Amino acid sequence: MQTELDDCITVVVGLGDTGLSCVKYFSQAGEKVKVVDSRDEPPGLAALKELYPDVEYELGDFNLETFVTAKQLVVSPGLSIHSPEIEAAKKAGVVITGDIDIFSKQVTAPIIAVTGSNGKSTVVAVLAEILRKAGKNFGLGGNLDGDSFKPALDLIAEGEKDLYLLELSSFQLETTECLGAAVATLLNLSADHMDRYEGIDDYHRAKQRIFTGCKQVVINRDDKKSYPLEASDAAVWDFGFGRAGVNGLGLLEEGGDLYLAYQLEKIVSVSELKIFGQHNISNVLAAVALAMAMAIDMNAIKAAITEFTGLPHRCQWVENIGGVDFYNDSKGTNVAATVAAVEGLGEHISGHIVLIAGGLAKGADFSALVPAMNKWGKVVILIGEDAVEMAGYFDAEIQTYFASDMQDAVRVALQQSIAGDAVLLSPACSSFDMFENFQHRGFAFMKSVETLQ
Ligand code: UMA
Ligand code: ADP
Repeated sequence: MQTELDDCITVVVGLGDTGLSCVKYFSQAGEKVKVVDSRDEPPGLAALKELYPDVEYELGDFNLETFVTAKQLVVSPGLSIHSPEIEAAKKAGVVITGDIDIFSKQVTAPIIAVTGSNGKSTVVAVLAEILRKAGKNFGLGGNLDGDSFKPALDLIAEGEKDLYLLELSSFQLETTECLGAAVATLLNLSADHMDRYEGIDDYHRAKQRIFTGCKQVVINRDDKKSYPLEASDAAVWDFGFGRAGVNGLGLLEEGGDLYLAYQLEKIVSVSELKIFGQHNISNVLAAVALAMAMAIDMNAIKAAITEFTGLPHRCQWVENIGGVDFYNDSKGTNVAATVAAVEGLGEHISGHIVLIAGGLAKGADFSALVPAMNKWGKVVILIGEDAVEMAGYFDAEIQTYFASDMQDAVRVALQQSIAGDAVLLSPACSSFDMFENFQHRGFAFMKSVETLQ
């Protein structure tokens, strides 16, 4: 006789990239699923209709009944697990999970897992280059954007791998029970997504889940929040700006030159790196620590880190117009990221920074941006929904302008610059008030710069 539970099915919550990858995964496994999305036109709809015409879906306002009668909910990262329907389902005994949880339970090859408030994609991209140079057959996915990005579950269909490299957001970690990574790192922690969390401690706890069941950890000596809170017997590697310790990566000065080093062993000179800024030195050190934890050949490490030129939309050089350089750091979506970009670029140029910022503030406190701009900048041009709120933070040392759109912002920025200055788009905000995403915002900036010539 069929029980009530047999009628319950897996409900995939969200029909974006993650939701679609979940439908693919369950369909290939022959398991029946239903999809729900609160959007009327979710991005994965056309593909769902074409590839999985038999899969049922519900769009628009959530139907509580669908949630509480499910066997399990596979929740996409864009949705809070504290939404009323998901909370009600949890109370009713429904299993709440996510794509990374399913992935980690399914694969047997070692997982390298990277989280942190900033630098995740850069560290993962450097490490991916190292693994390529070392000839590894690896899967690359998770929160990463760009051409080589894949939601984690799509990697399973690629067949056997030597290892997996995953960039993970706090949202993905919230639904992950026990990742069991071969090596895991929480690169740094600063306030972000405060519209999704009760406070920074709540956000920190979500990030800490990366360490559950891991064999090795890589910690950042310069950020104690990167250390695992729970004691474990995982082997520890560390990185940071000072001299390296017992199992650590750091910086070593010799003959007036600065070197990346493992303990007292020089790896390459800082001047050989093609990416600039203290934050990027930290990112490279983290990538090297992760590679060493996985016993990757040092020649592959050296070749990759000296060839890496950076990712698009991260302090990406765009153009020089009349001696003014334009940089696209559209991925600077929180305050610490923009501070790092301002400081990194400030040290790199002879003039001052003209900053284009603004968008959706996500409940952020912009105070930390003020000393950085007072030191390295002269003008801030603000765009987007929270422009006025942001303007309130800056004092008289910094001239503040409002711009109606990106084209206007770029035009004012050039007017306010002289040769040697740099115009930096690093919004410290998310983009969804004016753009589809941060890539769209970055392209809008680059296109606007093009029209100035
Ligand atoms: N949404 C609804 N209703 C729903 C489902 C989603 O309104 O029913 C909204 C969400 O509020 C969100 C948007 O739709 O604004 C996208 O959510 P999603 O869960 O469908 O997103 P995916 O397309 O699956 O993409 C997600 C990650 N996005 C987020 O976490 C917001 C992608 O990271 C990631 O590449 C992808 O899974 C595959 O792993 C992007 C990102 O912006 C790069 N991440 C954030 C960041 O880096 O700061 C966390
Ligand atoms: P994430 O994937 O965590 O968003 P990215 O590597 O894409 O990180 O970098 C996003 C932005 O964060 C960059 O454009 C830069 O402004 C800033 N950033 C990068 N690395 C760091 C770091 N280690 N510390 C602080 N800010 C950083």
